[in-house]
Amino acid sequence: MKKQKLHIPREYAEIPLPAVAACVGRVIAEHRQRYNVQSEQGVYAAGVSGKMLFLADSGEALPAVGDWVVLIPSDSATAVIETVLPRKSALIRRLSGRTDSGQLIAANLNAAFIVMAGGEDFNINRMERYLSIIHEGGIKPYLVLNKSDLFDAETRKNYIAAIGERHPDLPLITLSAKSGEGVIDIIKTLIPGNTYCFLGSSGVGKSTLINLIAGEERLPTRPLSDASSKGVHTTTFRELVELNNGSYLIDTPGLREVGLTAADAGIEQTFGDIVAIAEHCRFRDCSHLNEPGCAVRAAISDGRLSPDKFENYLRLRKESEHYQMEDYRRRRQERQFTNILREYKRIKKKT
Ligand SMILES: Nc1nc2c(ncn2[C@@H]2O[C@H](COP(=O)(O)OP(=O)(O)OP(=O)(O)O)[C@@H](O)[C@H]2O)c(=O)[nH]1
Ligand SMILES: [Mg+2]
Repeated sequence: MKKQKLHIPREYAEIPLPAVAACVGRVIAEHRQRYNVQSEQGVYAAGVSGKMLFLADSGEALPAVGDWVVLIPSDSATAVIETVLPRKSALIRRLSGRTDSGQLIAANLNAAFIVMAGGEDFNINRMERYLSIIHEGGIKPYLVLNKSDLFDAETRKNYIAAIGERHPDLPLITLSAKSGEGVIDIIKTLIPGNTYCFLGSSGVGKSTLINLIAGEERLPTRPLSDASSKGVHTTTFRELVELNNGSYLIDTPGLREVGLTAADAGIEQTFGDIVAIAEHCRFRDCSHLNEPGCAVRAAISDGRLSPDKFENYLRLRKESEHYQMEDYRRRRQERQFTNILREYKRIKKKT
């Protein structure tokens, strides 16, 4: 196994280990609950311990790419993950097709790049979904408008204006991963030791961009489908790439849906302007629908607030509340079953 220098953060390097052979490592790839973990001894193919699997009450309790973990090697190539070390940040979305379950996309990120292409992929409402989960996770967002070689100067101006109108403070980088134009602007933001995640629909060019930044073909890429002009879901698992400058880039498969879990704080941060305007409503619990003295409706009618932005804000808040209700219901049901099982065991012991 090839030994590699690993920059383990001091707070993780100094934790007491459960066994002599145990070590600390970082998850660098995840493939359906199988993980590649980089340790100072080299890369192990690892699964999680039975105890961790049993105790996990949601997918968020299991490791994800970017996590620092304690692992016990079984031999020179395989290991078992015993513990996930406390996360500094986490990017979580609602699991596709579920109303009460979250999926951890990646952990310990410093920043996330939302990659958007022009044309059909250009969608500010979806961008606000990404922003909400990124802010909720305590991560800094950037917007990357890719494929600039495919649009003219006028179209570029319109895209930039549309984003700036809704989110004037969001750092925006326009570039072409094909021609290389503007790529220096993203490279300049990368700090050694920091971890960055690339998010966006299939086919927007996430892997192409990471390859370009890395200076070599580290990840597979594929042309869009001829029939639909959409991405063909080339990247199928999450993977962390280390750059020569010491920063880490995480590639992710294109997401079909960006559902929210409980993301109230992230939504409030994303829509900070609406929250600030609402403070001037006459009633503290104003629903902004028909109450007199509503500052939000006034802002919409005099053009200070985009009605589309307000509608998206309401939609995302509803989704976050719905998730919390479903999650509460599921946990209560689980508790009831646990109590029934405990009572059954108690009675059985007596008889
Ligand atoms: N014209 C143009 N094509 C690009 C650009 N960036 C990427 N592409 C092309 O878009 C296609 C899809 O790129 P990928 O990098 O595989 O896209 P992805 O976002 O990683 O897609 P998934 O892995 O499916 O999520 C490839 O054919 C790339 O060559 C760009 O800036 N301009
Ligand atoms: Mg890809």
